[in-house]
Amino acid sequence: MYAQEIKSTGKQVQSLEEMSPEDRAFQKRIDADIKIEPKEWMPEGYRKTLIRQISQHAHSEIVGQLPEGNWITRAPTLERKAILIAKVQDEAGHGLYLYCAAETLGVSRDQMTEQLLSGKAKYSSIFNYPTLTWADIGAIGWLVDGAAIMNQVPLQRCSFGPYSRAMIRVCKEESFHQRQGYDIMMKLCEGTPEQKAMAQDAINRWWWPSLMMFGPSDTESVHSAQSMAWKIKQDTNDELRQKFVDQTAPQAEYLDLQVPDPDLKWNEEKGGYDFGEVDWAEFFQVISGNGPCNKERMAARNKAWSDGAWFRDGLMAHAKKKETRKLSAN
Ligand code: BYC
Repeated sequence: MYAQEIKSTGKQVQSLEEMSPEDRAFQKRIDADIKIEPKEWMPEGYRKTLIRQISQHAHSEIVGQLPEGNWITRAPTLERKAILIAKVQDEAGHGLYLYCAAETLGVSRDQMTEQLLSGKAKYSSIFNYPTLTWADIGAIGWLVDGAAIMNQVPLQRCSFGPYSRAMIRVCKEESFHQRQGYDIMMKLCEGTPEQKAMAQDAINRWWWPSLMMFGPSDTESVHSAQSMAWKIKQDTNDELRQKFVDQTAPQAEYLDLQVPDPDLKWNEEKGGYDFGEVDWAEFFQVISGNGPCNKERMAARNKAWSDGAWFRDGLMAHAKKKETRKLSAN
């Protein structure tokens, strides 16, 4: 298959004929569904794209612990508290697998952290919204983890081996996260009118930011065409957003909750839902650092980094001492 023949987002990618011999040989391996492993030759753009996406993905998992962590001490029952602790811990684990996958491309964890803390690297827009009530924990599991699964299932087939393998494990855990979120929503919706109203308020606030997780519309997406040619991404941002709406709208109906979109309507002809336009101005504001909680999230990560300095120094000193002992023993 030729690179330029894949589902296109309108942006141009080089044809096989236009490529250098190395790039052409590489593209042919991609087209033959051969996984690329870290020590193999790869175009610099492929390496950079992966470092950008995987590190941003890792940062999202790490920053994503903050809104939910906010509710660990206030979970309504012991069981809910234990589940939430396990979920937040899973997110930390996902961040770590992903940092390791990115490290195989020649970037260190310290460099990636520096890029996050300096504001150079992004993390998912969704984590710049506040968690105001317990129902937000349900909405995050149901909608945010639901959107994450929709995006990450195709990433299991990503052409880069370490990212694809990390995604297989991550997806298994995300399924549990989504189920626990929906379970919280079901309980609230079967509860008192106040609990039902709390669930409705949560979907009102989280619906649109969840749709933004898939990234800008295909016409605005900068990286999609090349990332799809390299089989890093398998679907466009709009395709995944549509699948998410199609999967989630009936789940909202089952809960008897209103999706806050007057234009949401089943379209028999296309076999999917029509839905309203995302507020792209809000999305671009959030990803450029001006969302409701961007400053708070970055302050928390900066504090964690400086609070952990003594521990990192201790580990380095210990490693150095061990190395010196080993050398003097030889
Ligand atoms: N937020 O050309 P585009 C989780 C940026 S965490 C912020 O379409 P691409 C969880 C994009 O980076 C799961 N920025 O880009 C954790 C680019 O800017 P740069 C998080 C966004 O890469 C805890 C520009 O906009 N999942 O599940 O082809 C608790 C143009 O976009 C966003 C991942 O990270 C956004 N939403 O496609 C609960 C998935 N969207 O980099 C749950 C991995 C776009 O040029 N990432 N941008 O400065 C991806 O699949 C892709 O990177 C995206 C964007 C679909 C997000």
